[in-house]
Amino acid sequence: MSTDICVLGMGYIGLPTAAMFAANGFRVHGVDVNPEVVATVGRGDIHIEEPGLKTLVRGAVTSGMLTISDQPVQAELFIIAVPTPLTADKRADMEAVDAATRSLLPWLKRGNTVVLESTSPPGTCRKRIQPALEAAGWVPGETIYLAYCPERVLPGRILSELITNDRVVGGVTPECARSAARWYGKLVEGEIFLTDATTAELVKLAENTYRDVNIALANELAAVCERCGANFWEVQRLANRHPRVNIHRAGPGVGGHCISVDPWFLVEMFPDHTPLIRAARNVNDGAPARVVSAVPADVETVTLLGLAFKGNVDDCRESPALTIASLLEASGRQVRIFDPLVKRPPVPTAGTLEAAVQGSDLLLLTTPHDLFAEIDPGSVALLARRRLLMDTHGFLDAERWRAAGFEVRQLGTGSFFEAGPAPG
Ligand code: SAJ
Repeated sequence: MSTDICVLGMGYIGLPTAAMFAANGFRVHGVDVNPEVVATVGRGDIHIEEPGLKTLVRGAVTSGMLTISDQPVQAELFIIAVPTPLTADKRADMEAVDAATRSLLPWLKRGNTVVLESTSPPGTCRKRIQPALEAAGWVPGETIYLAYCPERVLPGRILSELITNDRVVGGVTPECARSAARWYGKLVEGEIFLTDATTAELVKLAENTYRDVNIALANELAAVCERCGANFWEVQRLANRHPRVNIHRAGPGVGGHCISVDPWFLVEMFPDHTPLIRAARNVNDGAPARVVSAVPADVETVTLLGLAFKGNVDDCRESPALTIASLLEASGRQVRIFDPLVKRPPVPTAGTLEAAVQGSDLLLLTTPHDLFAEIDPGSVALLARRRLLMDTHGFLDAERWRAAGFEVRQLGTGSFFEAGPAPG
């Protein structure tokens, strides 16, 4: 049986995309270099948490519409969805994209379409993948089609957003864009916009950089509010009543594998033209240390509520909570972490809230999981050594905690630092 689509990289984007195409009647083959991923998906299971994904993958594998191995197969459409992480010196590591491109070359045939979905520096399709195809004898736009199509799905809502989000498809030639768009049109209900490949690559980076710069602005405004005794959350709420203002949320930093990473791709390539983007990255990367500097000196044991990088997900990649935990430990504090959503924590965590809170001097809310809003402050008050709560997301109901005898310090307000506001 011939395969319609070959997806290289079975991660957060590749696996849902492959399973979704398979569920919509396409024969899909997934490729991954990790034998554990191949084994897990091969038996209809999943290695990442995402609502609805397990059922979808199980159905696709059982019906034979989704297969997986460590090698590509012949197909009509090749989608590259492999990681593009940051190197230690903040450069885009394109190793996996290069390896995936090399691996599909022997399987290409005339009329195939190759789509890159991995977040990549501008010019990747034209200057990196196109030359590799040409060296193998293909002419993009004539004998083969090459396009960039960024994913924009939000973790936790991946399956529905794969269908409903608008998509941008950028071809290295207009015919390349049209060819890729025809494929996505079979799955996507949102609008599909055609452009050139480099513009599409930049669209993705622009979206996440926009978020990062605006979060940095929010974090800076929060620091200003703390010093002048204003309430950032009230400032945000009221300023956002302006029809053209959208102040983001302040917090303990920016985590996840996208927003904290992608802006560096622009800084790396255009260091002389991106002072604002670099400054925003530094503000957000400095946010965990700012939180730790607000912890009173006499606090010995800290309970972190949350390890995931954002609320209601299990993903800890680049989580500010991890940085906060290690900074607290480096300052000699004992740290306990409670996050019942994180099933495979990268650091030791407490199994129960009680174990995490017993004898603690400080409850530090680091992730706004909905289930933390359900905690009964009264029962926590009986376990803690000191009734002190620091909320880095302005998330918990401060009045409820105060009623149970807690001193509540909220990021973005004059209460966050022990010394209080210092108008100057
Ligand atoms: N954060 C703030 N303040 C805010 C919003 C977020 O501090 O106002 C923090 C969060 O706490 C978290 C981090 O930023 O630590 C990122 O969270 P997020 O929910 O904004 O974004 P991600 O990383 O889960 O998903 C983003 C999305 N991009 C945009 O919103 C522009 C998603 O649409 C992308 O598909 C995804 O990145 C990606 O793969 O690039």
